[in-house]
Amino acid sequence: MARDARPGGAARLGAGEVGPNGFREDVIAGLSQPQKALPPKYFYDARGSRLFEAICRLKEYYPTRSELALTRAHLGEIARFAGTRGSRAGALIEYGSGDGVKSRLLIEALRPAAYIPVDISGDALRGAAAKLRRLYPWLDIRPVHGDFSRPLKLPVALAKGRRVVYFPGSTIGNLTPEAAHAFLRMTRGQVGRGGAMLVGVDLKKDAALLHAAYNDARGVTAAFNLNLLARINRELGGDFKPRRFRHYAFYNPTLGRIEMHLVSLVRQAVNIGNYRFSFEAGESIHTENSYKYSIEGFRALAKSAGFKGGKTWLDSKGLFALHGLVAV
Ligand code: AVJ
Repeated sequence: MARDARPGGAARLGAGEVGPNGFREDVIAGLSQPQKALPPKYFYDARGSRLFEAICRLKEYYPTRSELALTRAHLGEIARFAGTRGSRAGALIEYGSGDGVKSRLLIEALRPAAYIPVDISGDALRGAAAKLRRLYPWLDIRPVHGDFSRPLKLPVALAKGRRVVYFPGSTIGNLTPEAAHAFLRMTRGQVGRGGAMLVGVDLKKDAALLHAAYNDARGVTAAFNLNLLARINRELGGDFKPRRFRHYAFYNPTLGRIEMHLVSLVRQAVNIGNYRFSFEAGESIHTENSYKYSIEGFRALAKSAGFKGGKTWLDSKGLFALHGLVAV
């Protein structure tokens, strides 16, 4: 349901592009469930995006560094895989364009005719697009402000040639395996037969390492998680007292995922507009899942969604994977 980038200001909510009330409706619905939950896509307002960038620089948070290292180390091979036998790719579509360093590496190696960054954070998207336009005047850049968890309308006049979807950062880990399957199917339709996908996926690993990555010593991840409550206060007029909640993240080995929660420290009630939500002491709001996949596990998922596994690249420590897939 996303549309082309909207002018500044109008994008204030940055909500899931489901109309101006998407954020409010999702929050009310999420907090009305027996297990209260909020969609992680709402982490990324301006402050949340800055906090996420700070997370990416933490020594405990290995995914960003590992993915950048593996991309640098295997760039030539990655570009050969995603390109069209020596000639250029037509369009490079990137979901959740993030900090842009890896995007630049890929753009330079692939030299696509068009680059379509898709991001839920309007500010981050506009900033990144402006920078890339200065760096690559030859590149047709068409930002799409939107939520890639829904079918997207891509710019109509897309360049001819092979389509490549780049989905880095293990953002796919936010989706349940069922939703990831549906997402991969949708992407398969977007690139068409013979199109390619490069998807960064965090690997299953020692639980202590995972735990540290989501419970950093400086509390940046806690601030990122708690900012969701502050955002609800700012944008929806809620009266959350964030200090009455605690960041709680753990690895669930049975489901293969990190779960993030905000745990109420006391029995309390919170108002959002005309709605009132009660919390028991110890009751949680489930704010994020971050699924981890073995190499074989992810390949099987991609295969079931219409891709044949091409190649998998790893960083030298074997912490993170980049999967190259081809649509069949
Ligand atoms: C952006 C979804 C990949 O799951 O690791 C980082 C978000 N949450 N620390 C992740 C996140 C807490 C991140 N993703």
